[in-house]
Amino acid sequence: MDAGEPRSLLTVFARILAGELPASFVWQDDRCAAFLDINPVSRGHALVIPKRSVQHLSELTTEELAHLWQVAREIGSAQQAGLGSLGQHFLVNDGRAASQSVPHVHIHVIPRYRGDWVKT
Ligand code: DGP
Repeated sequence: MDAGEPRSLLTVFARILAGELPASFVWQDDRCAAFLDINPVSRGHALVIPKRSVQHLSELTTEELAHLWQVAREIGSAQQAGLGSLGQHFLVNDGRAASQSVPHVHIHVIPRYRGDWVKT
């Protein structure tokens, strides 16, 4: 997020990071954060976002991209251990043409449970 950015231009995710909007955080470090999706597809559905406010994966550095995916993988493992999910969808809508509704990079980590997606 740019320090001088007008508040009205901040995305909801930037406002969550700034503490202006509430969220249930499941991860925080110096480069990224994760919190529960307000409209979950399944129990524990989380969004992993970089702290730097950019819209597209292509705007992240290689290091930022690797870190974001590492955290997403950690969260998927934690969901399996803590929630009993059996697998997860990792999903990125990258760009408006791909149904991205919040213009701040985010990886959906959607836990899948027995019988909720495919026969398991
Ligand atoms: P996408 O379509 O990939 O841009 O998904 C954006 C997701 O962000 C969608 O699943 C709902 C979620 N979302 C939107 N606004 C908020 C919010 O204010 N808080 C939280 N926790 N999630 C939000």
